[in-house]
Amino acid sequence: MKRLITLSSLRDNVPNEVEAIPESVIPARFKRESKVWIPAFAGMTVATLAMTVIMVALLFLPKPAFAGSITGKVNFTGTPPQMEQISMNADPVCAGLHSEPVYAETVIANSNGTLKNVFVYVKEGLEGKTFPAPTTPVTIDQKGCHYTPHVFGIQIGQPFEILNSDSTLHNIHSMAEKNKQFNLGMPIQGMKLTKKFDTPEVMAKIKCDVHPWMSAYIGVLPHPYFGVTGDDGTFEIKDLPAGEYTVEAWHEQYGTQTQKVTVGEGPASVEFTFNG
Ligand SMILES: [Cu+2]
Repeated sequence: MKRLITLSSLRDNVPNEVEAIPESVIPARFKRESKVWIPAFAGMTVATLAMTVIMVALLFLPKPAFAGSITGKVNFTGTPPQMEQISMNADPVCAGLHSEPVYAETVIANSNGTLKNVFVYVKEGLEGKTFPAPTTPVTIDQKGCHYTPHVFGIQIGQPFEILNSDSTLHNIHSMAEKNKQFNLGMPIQGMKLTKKFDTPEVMAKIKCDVHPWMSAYIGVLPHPYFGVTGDDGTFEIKDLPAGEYTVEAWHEQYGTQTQKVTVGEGPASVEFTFNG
């Protein structure tokens, strides 16, 4: 008698669980096929792992190009000389701009025992490196018959903007010895001129031919690593590549001092002391 095979009878004969095949009996050719897949998964894992390791490492690595800054201060010991009071009576416009006495800025000792207007810069250690000139100008203002700032730095090729904020004639005269000198009359309030320097010079003196009490000093450098002490006597030279440097501090009356400074993977600090 013929047995009728139906779909349901076939389904009923399928075992519920398939017994696992021992690995030892799997023919070699299937094992090889399986190995094709394993490296693919393994590759993804390795790539993901490597990427994670690199990302974590980047978080902890110091920035190699900009290793650190030099911070410091310039101390002052002794008694500061009394600064000469400036008489502006020769130009009534200038005199009329001040209700308080005005003093020369040659030596300004701060109340915390430090010295203002010291130009601090990297003198040696950057040879062979080039630094593009910033397009942002450095501005000197003739205001109140007075130069602001009195001491400052500029990079070679950086625009040097000269402004006259006074309603009187100023004649800005560069007394530079290494750079080309200029001598410019600026008779109109709001007048603006722009010059550039092309050679390193520490420092180039500026004076006014109309008002003999007006003077300023400019540190012209081929790099951006300089600072000037302010009212607290501190300075900062930012983002300096790791290396060994000679740092010089220049003061209008007290001359220069140098120190060796090493910038490693963190900030370095240095102090100078000028004696009055
Ligand atoms: Cu002047």
